[in-house]
Amino acid sequence: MSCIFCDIAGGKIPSQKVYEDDVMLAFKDLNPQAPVHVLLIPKSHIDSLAQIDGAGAQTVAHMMEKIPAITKTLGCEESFRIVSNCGAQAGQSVMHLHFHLLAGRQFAWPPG
Ligand code: DGP
Repeated sequence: MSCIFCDIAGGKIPSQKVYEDDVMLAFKDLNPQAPVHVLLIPKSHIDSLAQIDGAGAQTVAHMMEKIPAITKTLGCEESFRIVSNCGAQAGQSVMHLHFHLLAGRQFAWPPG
């Protein structure tokens, strides 16, 4: 099954990388919704948070642990938003787990 984020993680599709290790990749969103808009993805395919099991939870924990360093690199460690759209009604368009890291402007709450 083809997956655009698996292709980005595997280097088949280029991306503007912000951070990478064995478990995850962070890269700039193609269609930024804020001055800082980076996607955090696991390198191994997980559809969304709806499919998280024990191993997936460890992967997600690893990704969350890297957020302070990634936000410092981006200069937005003081204020940022993390969003994971899960399922079509929530706005998920790419069916490979990803966390949006957004910063650099005022955000509304509740989200639209
Ligand atoms: P979501 O709608 O939550 O599934 O977010 C998917 C995001 O992925 C959306 O903000 C646009 C981004 N995106 C889709 N295709 C590509 C791509 O090929 N490269 C990059 N950098 N981002 C992409």
